[in-house]
Amino acid sequence: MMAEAAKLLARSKFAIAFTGAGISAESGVPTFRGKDGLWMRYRPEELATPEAFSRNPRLVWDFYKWRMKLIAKARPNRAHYALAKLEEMGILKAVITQNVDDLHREAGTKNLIELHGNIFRVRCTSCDYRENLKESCSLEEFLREELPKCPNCGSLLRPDVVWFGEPLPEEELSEAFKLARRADLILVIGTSGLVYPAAYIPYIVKENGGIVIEINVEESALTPIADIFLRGKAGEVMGTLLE
Ligand code: BV8
Ligand code: ZN
Repeated sequence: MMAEAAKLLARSKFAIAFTGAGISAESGVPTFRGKDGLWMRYRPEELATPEAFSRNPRLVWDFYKWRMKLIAKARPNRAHYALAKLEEMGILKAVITQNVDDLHREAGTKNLIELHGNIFRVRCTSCDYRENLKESCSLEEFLREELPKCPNCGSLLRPDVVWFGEPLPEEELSEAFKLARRADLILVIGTSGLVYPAAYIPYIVKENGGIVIEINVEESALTPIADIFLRGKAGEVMGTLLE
């Protein structure tokens, strides 16, 4: 299976990758729905929705600041680096991720589509102020603020991520669909395939006759459409695939 997958990847003309929280598990970033998953301890409705934020901004900020601290200490793993290498080799044309942890960018992926935003970016709930806390090197001081306020207009800042019930960023979503329509192969790595509209991506590749190769430690909602299912940890499988 592994040799077959490596051959298909080498022969592909327009391969892309679609990743979820599982690709960052080996970097120490908790997944959402796994046994130690985030949503096991918290209910998404309580934390990752605009209603939750307007009802209890401090609770939602506590959750995101806890994740920002945790993710800031995380480093990309072999799977992130393998995708960046495949892009350098001209095999992989883009990475479409549901993750907000910035690890693909840190591993060197250039053509990256973040469908659900980025946890290190904040934006104002009233004006168009935005800031990337990593670029402005102000993460430390930001994390000390109780309730972050906009330096422009004083309103509450929010994490620049897509919450449940919120639309995905228009540009990223249409770019992702365009890439999926062009792809003749998609690596689906570390996703339960439960969250829409992101989970449409592999179906679009399939519908256009593309090959679906899934890498996951267990079957997912997308496994039924996978041509090849490589059971294993993303870092290990991607490491071997690149050998
Ligand atoms: C939308 C960002 C409409 C924030 C996230 C009722 C009301 C409203 C909407 C809905 C509704 N019912 C359904 C919906 C649609 C909803 C949805 O799909 N819900 C699901 C749960 C049924 N979608 C939305 O709400 C989307 N918006 O529909 O808007 C609209 C349209 C126009 C105008 C107005 C409104 C927004 C969805 C985005 C939500 N934001 N995150 C944050 O991160 O805090 S979702 C969250 O789930 C993360 O982004 C995460 O990436 C994503 C998907 O999860 P996965 O990445 O797959 O992670 P998971 O833990 O589930 O799985 C991990 C996998 O890895 C597992 O398979 C595991 O086996 C594997 N694994 C573990 N370790 C490893 C591994 N694999 C390999 N190696 C390992 N080592
Ligand atoms: Zn503002």
